[in-house]
Amino acid sequence: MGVSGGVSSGIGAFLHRAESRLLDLSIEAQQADWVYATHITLDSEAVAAKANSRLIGATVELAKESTRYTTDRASPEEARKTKLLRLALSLAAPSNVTESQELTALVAAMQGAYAKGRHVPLGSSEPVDLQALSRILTESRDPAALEDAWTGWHRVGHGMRADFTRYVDLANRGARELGFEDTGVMWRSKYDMPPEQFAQEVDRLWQQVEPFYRSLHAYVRRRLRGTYGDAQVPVAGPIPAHLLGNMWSQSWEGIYPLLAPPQEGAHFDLTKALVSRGTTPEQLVRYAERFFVSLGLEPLPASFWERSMLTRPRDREVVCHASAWDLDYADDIRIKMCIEITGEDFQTVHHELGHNFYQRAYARQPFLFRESAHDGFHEAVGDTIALSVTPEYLLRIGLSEPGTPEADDTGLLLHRALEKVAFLPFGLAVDRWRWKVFSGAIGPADYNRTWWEVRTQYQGVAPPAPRGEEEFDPGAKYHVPANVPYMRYFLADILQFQFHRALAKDAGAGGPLHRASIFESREAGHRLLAMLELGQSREWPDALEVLTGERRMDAAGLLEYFAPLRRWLDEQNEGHPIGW
Ligand code: X8Z
Ligand code: ZN
Repeated sequence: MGVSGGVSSGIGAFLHRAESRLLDLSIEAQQADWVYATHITLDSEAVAAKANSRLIGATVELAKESTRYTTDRASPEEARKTKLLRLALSLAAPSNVTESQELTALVAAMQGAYAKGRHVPLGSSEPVDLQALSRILTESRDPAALEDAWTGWHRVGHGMRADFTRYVDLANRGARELGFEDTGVMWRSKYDMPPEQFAQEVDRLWQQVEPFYRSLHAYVRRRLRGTYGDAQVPVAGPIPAHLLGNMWSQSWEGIYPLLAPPQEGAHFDLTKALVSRGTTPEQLVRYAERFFVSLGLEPLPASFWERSMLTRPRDREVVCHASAWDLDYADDIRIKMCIEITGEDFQTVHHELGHNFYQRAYARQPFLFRESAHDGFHEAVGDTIALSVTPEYLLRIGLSEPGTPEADDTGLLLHRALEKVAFLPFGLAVDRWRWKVFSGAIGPADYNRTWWEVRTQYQGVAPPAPRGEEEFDPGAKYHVPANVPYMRYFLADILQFQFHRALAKDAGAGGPLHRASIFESREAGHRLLAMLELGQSREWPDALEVLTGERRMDAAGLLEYFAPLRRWLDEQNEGHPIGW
């Protein structure tokens, strides 16, 4: 007997009923969310909040009901589904309908507030959105303008503090009804191992890459001192967050021109190449689609092109943060993005299509298995493909011409490290902070101070000026108001190199990993698809093994990819301070 008072039969019928009910409610919630995210109004917000509350309510109810059945005589598939039912949510809600609706309304409202954030930049008279402020952070070299854009955007968090506090309370009550101590424990329980062990796995992976991050940090700090001077950038302290070319200092490739290896001459600029060809947003997505098709995957359905939102509409508020959708859990896949013609968005469209091709590959699984092996897998697929965007590949698809000056290997690797290695501690910090918020170790009176403590501890960055508790800077990062767990991106950042290394081998790509491209490799495509099609029908180490032959997440692929750069950075840093 698995559970007291259980009935020994009927788990199969129960699961059948549960899956069909959840499929219906999920489609309704997806449709309502899509309408909300692409047409933000008071009414679409209310409709989305209600649909989500219904879905969450049913999931909690079914997860509780499942404990009445014993799984002793259940098939392995039924046992896994029963386990997954309790783990399906990233937002649980109290069973009280009023409270559940209050919670989903809070999340919708915070997401809406984020989407509507605007700021009038220094020397301008028009309010602009996050994308325009992000452009200032990438392009301006004027510390006052940078600080203004940074501070102006962070004001968006201001009004969210009370809502966030209440959301934490209600979400935790929901998690407790499902038997978790708090929402953070619930999030950490989704990895086919005890939640404490998952936290240790994360630490282990961080330890593998931390020395490399510190070395990159030291080099960047020293080069920024050269640009901005000793008064702006400390010799041995944290780097001011507004100088790194990104609103959250989460990836630093935006300021590559400031950091390029001193010996490097002209380097290839993908943004320029795309703009000079008059690339349209649709064409940008076509490039990414073409890559997946070259691996043997089916082209996107016509409905993708008809129904996706590729650019920011001028007549209404939308959620611009990029996302990939699966509206009917079959083939109605779409993306929602406010595409700009840049090298960064070239990466992002690959990222998003990775989600869509994954969704489509597991669509034939039973409903409860229509998810990625773990959430880091979902985030890693498109990025893995984008690692194959090498100079040779760009030549192949006509985005550069023979004789175009390209960065040398050091330059290429430095650019990639500014995208991927700079990201690692940010990917870690967001949920290191949120885990403590959900556990109560951090209370509302300390939200902002601790946010910066954690960010400084891991990233070695500091706000441009002291930030008080009247601010709520976590609210200025999309995934916090939108309740999206973030550790997935840290895992994906490591997994994508593990995937790339394995697929490059399948593709027979010799030479250094950073020059390997799996473009047009049916062998690599076959292997990738075999993993994607599993969905979450198996524990994630099984899926990892199908793709890589390994059963543990490992940063060895990342370290191998960057080996030449690590040596170069060590030379550059000789005699200079490391750490903060
Ligand atoms: O949120 C995203 C994707 C959608 S899943 C655009 N990313 C994280 C972020 O923007 O903070 C991708 C990288 C990290
Ligand atoms: Zn993603």
